[in-house]
Amino acid sequence: MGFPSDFVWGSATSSYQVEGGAFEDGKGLSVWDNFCKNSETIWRSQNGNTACDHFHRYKEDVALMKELGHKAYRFSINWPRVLPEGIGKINKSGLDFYSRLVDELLNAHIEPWITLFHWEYPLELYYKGGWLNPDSPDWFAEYADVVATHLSDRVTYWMTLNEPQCFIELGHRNAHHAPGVMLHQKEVLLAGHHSLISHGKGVQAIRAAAKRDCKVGMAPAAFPRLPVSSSEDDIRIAYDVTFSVPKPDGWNISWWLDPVFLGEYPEDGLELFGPDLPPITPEDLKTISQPLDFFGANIYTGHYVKKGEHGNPVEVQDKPGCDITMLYWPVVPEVLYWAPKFLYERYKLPIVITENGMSNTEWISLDGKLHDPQRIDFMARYLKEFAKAGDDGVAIMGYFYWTLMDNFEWARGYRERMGLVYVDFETFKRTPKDSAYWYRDVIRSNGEILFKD
Ligand code: GCO
Repeated sequence: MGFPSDFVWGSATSSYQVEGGAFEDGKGLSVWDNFCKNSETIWRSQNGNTACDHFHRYKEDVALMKELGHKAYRFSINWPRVLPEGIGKINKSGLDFYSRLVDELLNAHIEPWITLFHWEYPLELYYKGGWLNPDSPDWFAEYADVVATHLSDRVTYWMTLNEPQCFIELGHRNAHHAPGVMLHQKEVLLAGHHSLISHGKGVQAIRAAAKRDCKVGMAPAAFPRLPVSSSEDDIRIAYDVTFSVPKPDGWNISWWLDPVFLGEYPEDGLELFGPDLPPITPEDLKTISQPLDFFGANIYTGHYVKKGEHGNPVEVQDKPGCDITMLYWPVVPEVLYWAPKFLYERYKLPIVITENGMSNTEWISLDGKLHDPQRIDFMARYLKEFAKAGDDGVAIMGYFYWTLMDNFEWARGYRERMGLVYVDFETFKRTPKDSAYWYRDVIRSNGEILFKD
């Protein structure tokens, strides 16, 4: 019972959310730099220009992770920091920043896990059409090649895209995120298809450039359905709904991941999208379905379903007063049991939870500490469910808490605090929360303290 001995324990961040240094050292602009300039959708018009100032304080942050017992750190590369125009000219000092970060991590015995794209699309390429441009997969492959060429002598673990569902839907359909446009269905589907081809070409580029054995995956969002009971009927219904494409938008799993892992778009989606579909060639699907080494999944919450009278799925409403986080996401620990089980059954790769965590409203107490018992409880409940999935035969490979430190939570600005470490956004002082020390002890015991009474 419990976690495998080589289980990967860490936490995650993304570049725009923590780095700052938005206009420094030859970095080009991303769609997020631009979007935050005059966005009315962002809480109190905040931005990530300075964020946690990790760009200047990365050494302190790595030392903190070491103190907190981290075995691994998932972070992302800011594309236009490396290639200011997205393609072509390389910004050497941008690359050097990531190279120094990698060295610092390795010296601290922390394994770097790199995400290539966590939403900082280069503005120059966006002006050329962004994901709508049929050349966009080649642009991404060029970027992947540059990063892998420079860092793969020391980095083993790679992820191409973070949550294609979110950057396509929130950024291109409802203008809630950068680049903040509202495209038509046909264009949204085309942009999504190009993003998946980019993933495939990115995987090829990483493998071709890799100077050491590399492990490659993706970090999609997972929106699972859970069975309301343990009856076989409810379980099957929950599985089927989890992998269905019920609505004409991209908030699902299978539209994005069946092509990647099974080499084809799901039938129900093809039928639903019909005349709006982009041309999809067998060659595209071959590129998209590159073999991968692990299944990364960002999982926070889930919703229950049951089998209705006529065999149909019935959504179960959240109970009034149910436990929710500050993002208004219901607290559903069982999701870390059912989602890994379903994902493993369908896609058959070891599961890494690339994100899981909770936001809250928090402040430092009079004693100078930050007490966050709810986060400890949240993590304990979710981790125990994940271990249970492992006991039931799912290959569980790792867990990255989202997030290392409080940071810029996209449209919600600095309103949400999700970190293990509290950040004062005026002084940039870091204060590890109670949960950070508790998590350190979980890591030290390889999860065993979770099962002590
Ligand atoms: C996402 C991203 C993270 C978020 C986190 C909480 O899911 O939006 O991967 O950048 O900060 O998920 O919303």
